Parts: sequence; C-alpha cells; structure tokens
Amino acid sequence: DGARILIKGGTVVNAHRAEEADVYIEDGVVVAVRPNIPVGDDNVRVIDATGKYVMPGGIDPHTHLAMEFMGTVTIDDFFSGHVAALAGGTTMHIDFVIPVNGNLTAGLESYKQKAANAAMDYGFHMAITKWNDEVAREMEVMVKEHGINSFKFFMAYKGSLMVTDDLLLQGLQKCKSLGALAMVHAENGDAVAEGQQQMIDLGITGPEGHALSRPPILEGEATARAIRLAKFINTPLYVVHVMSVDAMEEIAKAKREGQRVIGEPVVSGLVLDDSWLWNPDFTIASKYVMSPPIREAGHSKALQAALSSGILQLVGTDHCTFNSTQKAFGSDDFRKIPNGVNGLEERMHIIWDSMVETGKISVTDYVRVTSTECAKIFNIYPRKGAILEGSDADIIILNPERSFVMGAHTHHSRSNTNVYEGRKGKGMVEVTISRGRMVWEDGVLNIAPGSGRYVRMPPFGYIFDGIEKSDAAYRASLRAPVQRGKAAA
Ligand code: DUC
Ligand code: ZN
Ligand code: ZN
Ligand code: ZN
Repeated sequence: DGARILIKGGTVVNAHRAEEADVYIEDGVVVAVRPNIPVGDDNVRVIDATGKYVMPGGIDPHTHLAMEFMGTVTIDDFFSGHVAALAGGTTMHIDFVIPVNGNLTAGLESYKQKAANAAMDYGFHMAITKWNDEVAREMEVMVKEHGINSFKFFMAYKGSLMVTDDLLLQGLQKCKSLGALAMVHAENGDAVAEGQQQMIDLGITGPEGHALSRPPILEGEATARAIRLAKFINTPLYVVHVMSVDAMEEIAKAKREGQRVIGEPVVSGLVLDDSWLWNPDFTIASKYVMSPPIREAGHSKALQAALSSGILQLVGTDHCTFNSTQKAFGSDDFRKIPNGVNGLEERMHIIWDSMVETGKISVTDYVRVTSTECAKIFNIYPRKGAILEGSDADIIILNPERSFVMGAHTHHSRSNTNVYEGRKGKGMVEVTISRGRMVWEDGVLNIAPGSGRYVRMPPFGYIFDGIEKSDAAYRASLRAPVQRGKAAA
C-alpha cells in the first residue's frame, strides 16, 4: 500500500464499457480513470499498457483451499492457492467453509486459521450439512456478524455432506429470511450411491466407473428438484458447477419462467470431455475425477453457448487439488479417488482463449463472467469487479498477442499434476495488481503471506430486489381457503 501506479495507454474494460483510458492508483484504490492522466512526479510507477487490456482482476466464486475431504486434505492451501491465482490473473475468490461436526462457528474458526497466510482478498460461503435450531441460529450470526451471505447444500455425497429434501427446505426458508443466497451441488446422492454399487458389481473399478455411475440425468434431476423447491419457498437459487446439458436446460427453463436462478459453469466443464477417464494410465485418468463428472463431448459446447447467451452467468473453477499420491488412494476403487481438479490459475487464460479469442463472447462479457457478475451476486460491487473511481485496485493487464502453454512444470499450484497439461492458447496476463500492489509482473511474483484481507459480503444482494412483491403476488395467486364448520352468513 501507499504505492502510486499509473497505467497508461491501454483499453480499460468494465462489464458495461470498454474505453481507451489511463488508470491512476493510490493507496490500493483506483483514484482516476480517464484519458491522458499526467504523470505527476517521479515517485509514480508508470506502466505502458499500449495494445493491452486493463481489466478487473478475476473473482473465482468457487474454490476449496485446505479442505479436509475424502480422507485427505486438498494440497493447495490459502497461500499456494493465492500464488497460483495471482499468477493467473485472479485477485479474489470465495471459498466454502465446511462446518465441524455440523457446527458453523467451529467451521468458521478453522477456516479463519487456514486463511491466516492469505496473500489476496477472499470471502466465504458456508456449507450446511446438518439441521437443528442451533444451526438456524448460527446461520443468522454468520450473516449478521461474519459477512457470509451464501449457504451451500450438497445434494450428493450420501453419508457425509448430503442433505435431505427436508433439510434443503428448512435451509431455503432460513436463507430467504436472512437475505442469503442458497447454493446447491445438484446431483441425486441416493442414485449416485446406487450407480456406484452397480459399477462395482459389474467389476468396473477404474476412473471410467466414476462417469458411468453418476450420469447427467442425476444432475438434471437434482437441479430440477432444487429449482422447484426454491420456487416453492420463493427464494433465489445458485446452482454451482453446472456440468451437463440436462442441468443447464432446467436452469434455462426456470429463467424463461421468471425464476431467480443463477447457473455457474466451471472451466473444466466448459473445455474438457470425459474421454480422459477412459485413459488406460490410472495416473492420467484419475486427475479428471471430479463431481459432478466431466461429461461426454457435446456438453461442454452447449455450456459454452449457454454462457454466451446469458443462461449461465459466471465462471468458477471448483479448484480442489490433490497430487497423484492422493489420487492413488482410489487405484483399486474409483469411489476412493479424491474428487477435484485444478483451475484457479488457469481460469482467466482459458476463458479468454476459448471464448474471447474465438469470438464467442466480447471483452466486456469476459469481464462480466470472470469478475463483475460474481461481485454483483455476492453484493461487493463496485468495490470489487470494476475499475471505477473508489474501487479496490485489483487489476490485470492482458496482452492479447502473447501465447501460453500450461502444465505442472510451470504452474504455481502445489499439485504435481494439471488437467490442462500441454494446453496452448493466446492471451497472457502480464501484470496482476492486488489492492494496489504489483504482485505479478512478467513472470516474477512479489507476494506477502498474510497480506490478503477477508471481504465481508452483506446480505440482500440485487437478486433479492423486489422479492417481497413477488411474495405478495404468489399469495394473491392462491385460491381462498374454505372456512369449514362455520355458519353461513
Ligand atoms: N466436487 C469436487 O470435485 N470436489 C470438491 C467438492 C465437489 O463437489
Ligand atoms: Zn460440489
Ligand atoms: Zn466445489
Ligand atoms: Zn512431468
């Protein structure tokens, strides 16, 4: 902080407009955005951005850093994850706090400790895995005192994280009263358990069994169910990691009918297909095991089109990394392969290359789906997600002419594998500025553990606007009840 930076000659892109302008930063905040800002004095660091795009740093709505999961712990913690993110042009993420034995306060305490070495700004969602009066009370405390405005319900992972419809309904109701956004991992967990047993009974124990045991229909079913339950309660719903046409079409239908539903595709679902899971080399195939599974070719194309048209609104990663030793826990049974893939470092580059470079979305839509929409949904816009006077100086400079090659030998994640190994493309983030600090410049990192800040997210974001009116309309649409047992007037 304290540093003064002037970015000159670039194209400044916000979700609402791209313009030729300079950006002046002081004390971690954007002070001015306009053409021809004079340099002032010698202590101002001047960066030439001619021919480059100056954009809000990425915000990843979906990560799992230092998460205890499937008998192990994800290998990227809040430091290595942040190093990877910053090197890839992401300056903020929202991670999922997992309660400790169903206790939200204990979960938050544990995640605060995990995040003590944070190197960039972060926020928290919180998972709800049990239901009782205490959980309902704690949800209120999380919203009112701890800056959490979203709660996630896992409809999969039977026997550990999975919620019943009853819990989901109670949770949706509580979310609504608090102005918090309900999020769902939508797969039918009972059917997944059945599908897994079927594969094992058939002797299919390898990674392909993962895809075969939990087909798109189970994602479509749970997505439809969650959407209908959210409609019944009349509260907004956010569907995380939309991986299939089946789920996407349920979201499209609900939106068409006016329902407040948000769909989040993740990078792996947008650009990979499940042929990897049939690779005879277990070390390769197991890298691609995540849930819901990466689907057959065709789904990714449809998800890209849905992102272009606005049916899906913002891109996450579900960054949840394990090294090959951890993945090998499941070498004799796909059910034991820790679920998760990387993406925190790759997201900004892959979306640029596969969507902007190919003409599928504009540069302004790129900023919207990688940053602004997330800031708006989680109610931290325009402090985050924009380059406007007063915004936090979380900024990237992307050179559209430079190309990249991805892989485990050059990435910053602690994992020894990368699902994008060897992937090439165009568009390189040359500079990352995190709250006014130059943290990534031409391949050199300058990062301080502990410098990241917790970003509190207030409830009642834009998606709740006018919801009382829609409640009233819903009640008015109910037919009048019969008054039985009373004398007619
Ligand atoms: N899916 C994954 O692949 N990893 C983390 C949790 C999840 O739902
Ligand atoms: Zn999930
Ligand atoms: Zn996840
Ligand atoms: Zn190698």
